[in-house]
Amino acid sequence: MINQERVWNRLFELSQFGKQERGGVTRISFTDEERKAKDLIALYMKEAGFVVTEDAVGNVIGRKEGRIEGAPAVIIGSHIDSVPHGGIFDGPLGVIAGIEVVQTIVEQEIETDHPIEVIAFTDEEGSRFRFGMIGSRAIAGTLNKEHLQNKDQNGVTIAQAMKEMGLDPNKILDAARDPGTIKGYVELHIEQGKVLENHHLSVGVVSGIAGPLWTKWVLTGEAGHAGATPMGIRKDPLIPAAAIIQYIETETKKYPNAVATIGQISVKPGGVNVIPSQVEFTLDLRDIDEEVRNKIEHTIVSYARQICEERKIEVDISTLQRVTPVPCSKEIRQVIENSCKEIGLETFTLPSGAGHDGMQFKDFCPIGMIFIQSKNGISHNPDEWSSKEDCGRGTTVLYKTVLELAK
Ligand code: HGY
Ligand code: MN
Ligand code: MN
Repeated sequence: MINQERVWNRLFELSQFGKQERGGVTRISFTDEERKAKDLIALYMKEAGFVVTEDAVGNVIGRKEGRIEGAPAVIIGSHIDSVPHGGIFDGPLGVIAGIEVVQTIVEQEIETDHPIEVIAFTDEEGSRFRFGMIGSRAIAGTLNKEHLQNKDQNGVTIAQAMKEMGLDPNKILDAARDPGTIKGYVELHIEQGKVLENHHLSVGVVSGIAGPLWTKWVLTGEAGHAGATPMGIRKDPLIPAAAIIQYIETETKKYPNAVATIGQISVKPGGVNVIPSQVEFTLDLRDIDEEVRNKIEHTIVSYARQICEERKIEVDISTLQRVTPVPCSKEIRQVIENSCKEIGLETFTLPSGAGHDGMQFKDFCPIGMIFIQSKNGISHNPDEWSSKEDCGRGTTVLYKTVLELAK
């Protein structure tokens, strides 16, 4: 069956690109490190017998033809870009396991009716431009020129970064696929939470994917002298910002599946003895239920506007990305469950708190996801870890699932 050692060795070989001193990886999109990682993935695909192409936004695509000419493809996808100081499994496991599935099919001379593609999507994380899933959006035909104007911390746009890597931002629509060419999408990913570990399980079947809403908040007051300005006459934006952030936590805790994170915060001008003139922070708000997420969003925005008005502080809230929560297909979940049973694994279903590329295919084709256990539920952290055996089990479930879908 699949070669667990080969999956494991490739995971560590790939982790050299963007490797950080204190462990983990920082592999940001449209950088040399990411380019080298994509080249290695392309090499693995060629070794596995794929025809390898790269599309207009830099998705690396391996394709193995099926018996039926023109039949829609089964797509296995994930990503190889990372968050800053992330782990080595988040993304690469799904791409390397996908390659392993097809390499095993080729080695065992199995013929499938449908073609199978493995795709390493460009920039799933959104770490650099605070706008993610660029590659999967392009394939779904929902990436547009405005999106490419999102800037990184140095003011470089996605379009400019693409050009620096030899891509033509004017050609992004060439990457769009016709929905009729895709039969289904499956992704293997680490859980990034503690549920499977708490249940002492290796593998889980994903029921649906929570939708991330990313917003940028800018509160503007008036800089002043820390020593000479009495508290009562200040227009300090950091105080209402702190109250809003506390309120976000209090409000979000009222809903069992909702999560809220302030991942970035900055204060200007940033002098020890200067009352801030401006505070900027980001909010990542999620729930598996879009209505709940909208309700929380509305409540915290109303509170923020009210407290800022009282304090005569300007508040500007802009949306960085708004991704709809997506249910996984019942049919594909059933195939994954059957695959688990075939190898003696319990079938356990759980939602994904993390976002994934498959969400972009919600109007295209049925999607399914397989999780493997994350040690201590840690991810987006150098200590992210899954066992070799669980990577092997997850790859085996993916193999059986893809064979069933593509047969
Ligand atoms: O943010 C996420 O949920 C994923 O890691 N991109
Ligand atoms: Mn991630
Ligand atoms: Mn991921």
